[in-house]
Amino acid sequence: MVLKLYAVSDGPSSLSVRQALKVLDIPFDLTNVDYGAGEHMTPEYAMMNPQKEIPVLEDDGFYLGESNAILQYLCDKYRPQSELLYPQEPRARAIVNHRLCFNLSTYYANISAYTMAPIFYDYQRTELGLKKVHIALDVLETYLQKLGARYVAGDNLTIADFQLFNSTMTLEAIDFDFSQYKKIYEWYSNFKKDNPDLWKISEDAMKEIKHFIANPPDLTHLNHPIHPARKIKKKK
Ligand SMILES: N[C@@H](CCC(=O)N[C@@H](CS)C(=O)NCC(=O)O)C(=O)O
Repeated sequence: MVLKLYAVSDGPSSLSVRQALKVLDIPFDLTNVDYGAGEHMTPEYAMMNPQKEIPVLEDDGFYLGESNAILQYLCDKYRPQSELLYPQEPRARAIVNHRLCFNLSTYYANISAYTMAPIFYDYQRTELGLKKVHIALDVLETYLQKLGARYVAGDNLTIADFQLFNSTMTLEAIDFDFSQYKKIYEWYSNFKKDNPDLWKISEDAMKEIKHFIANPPDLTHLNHPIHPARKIKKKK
C-alpha cells in the first residue's frame, strides 16, 4: 500500500515531511487537511492522531504523528543504511537529533508563537515574544558558527535542515529581518539556492501565509480548545 501523508499546505512541519519524501524519492498520496474547516479536530482524525495535530503519516495501517518521528521513520524504514538525510555514524546522527529537538522545543516553538499564531488567532506580537524569537535565532546562530558547516548538522543536507528552514521561512513570511544573524541568513539563502525544488514547496506555503496576513481568517467556528478566536468586525 502506498504511503499516505495527511498534511496542511502552509504548516512548517508538513512541509518538512513533504521535502524529505521528495529527496528520498518515496511515492506517497498527499491528503490535504483543511485546518480552517477543522478537519483535524474530528473524532475520526483523533483516531489517527490523538494530539489532533497535522501532519500524520499512514503506512499500511501504521499511523504516526510528530513530524520529527515521521522524518526519522521515513529514513530508517525506506533508506536503511543510507547516509541520505540521516547519517548512521552515532555522533553525526546525534547532531541531527539534537537539531530536531532544538527546533521542536525552542526554535519552532518561539518563532511560530510570534509569526503564525497572531495570523490565525487573537494574539498580539509582544516584546516578550520578540525576545524569545531573538533567543532562538541567537542559539541557532551560535550552533552554525560552532559547527562551521554548510548545513545545520554538517556538510550535507539532513532532515534537520527542513525543520529549521521551515521555521525560519515563517519569519520571512512576516517580513521579519533576520539578516543580522549572518550564519542563519547565509544557510537559509544557500538552502534556497542549492535546492530550488525544495524551496518551491516552502515558497508556495509562504505565499499562502502572506495571503492570510492580507486576509485574516475568521476561525470562530472552530471553537478551538486553546486558541482564542480573533473577533472580526462583520460588515453591516
Ligand atoms: N509537534 C507537531 C506540531 C505540528 C503542528 O504545529 N501542527 C499544527 C499545524 S501547522 C497543528 O496541527 N495544530 C493544531 C491546532 O492548531 O489545532 C509536529 O511536529 O508534527
